[in-house]
Amino acid sequence: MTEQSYTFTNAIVRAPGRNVVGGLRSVDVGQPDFDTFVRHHRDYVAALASTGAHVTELESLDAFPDSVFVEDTALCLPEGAVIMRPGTPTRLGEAARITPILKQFYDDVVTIEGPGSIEGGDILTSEREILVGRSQRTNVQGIEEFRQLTAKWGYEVREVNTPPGVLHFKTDCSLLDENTILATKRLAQSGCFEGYDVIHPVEGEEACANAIRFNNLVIFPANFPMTATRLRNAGYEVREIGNSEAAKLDGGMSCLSLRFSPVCQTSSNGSI
Ligand code: CIR
Repeated sequence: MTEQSYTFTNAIVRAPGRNVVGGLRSVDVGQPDFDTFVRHHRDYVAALASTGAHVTELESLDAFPDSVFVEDTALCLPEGAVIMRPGTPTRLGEAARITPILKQFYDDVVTIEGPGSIEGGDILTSEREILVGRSQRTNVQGIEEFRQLTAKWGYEVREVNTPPGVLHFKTDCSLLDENTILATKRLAQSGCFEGYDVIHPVEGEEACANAIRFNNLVIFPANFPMTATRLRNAGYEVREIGNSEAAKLDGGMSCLSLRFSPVCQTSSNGSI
């Protein structure tokens, strides 16, 4: 198991294509603005890279409007990568596209074959375990196959619930450090974080719960100032990144990258 589940040497992102404005959304709150999306994405990549990590930027995929949300296609652990099986038909093909990329970093890449489904947005890896939330996209069969695939690396997989109406488990929570989780009250009240310290978003700012701890930074959506202050007061270095356009597609800070430190890299220069 990883020594620190928020220390990473690498990240992979996928550029937003023009088609991103046609991405899936649970509620239509208006069309994302492409240029603003691109600007936010650049700021996000710069934040990742500023921590010293190598960031691999993949080209946009014209056939897949949601492919900028690359997190959902795989889970990268130090020992190997697991290719996901997205739970919505328009995203299924994205998983196959990430496989050859991850094989450039890992000797061991395994694949969820189905019939179950599971998406990276439902998986929170902490120091001691991997929590997987059942959701509209991740079902019991998908979790079971994931459990079997990761057992060889010694991981403890715990199945938890995503609140109804919430897209992904991590829509409502983020790992801040080895023992601390940022989580909405509606999620934490299920008791799934017993044994962890939990920080809640300030009331009214629940939509900021999807952040990422990436090396020294907490990469955090802009426009949630009270919670940003709460995190800074707790000692975290918070980097705020615009997320207004991705949020219209139910996307947040975690969705936009795969973050990892492969133990046995077959190639590490990330030039793809
Ligand atoms: C979707 O519905 O699949 C995308 N519009 C948003 C995916 C967000 N991904 C994530 O939370 N990991």
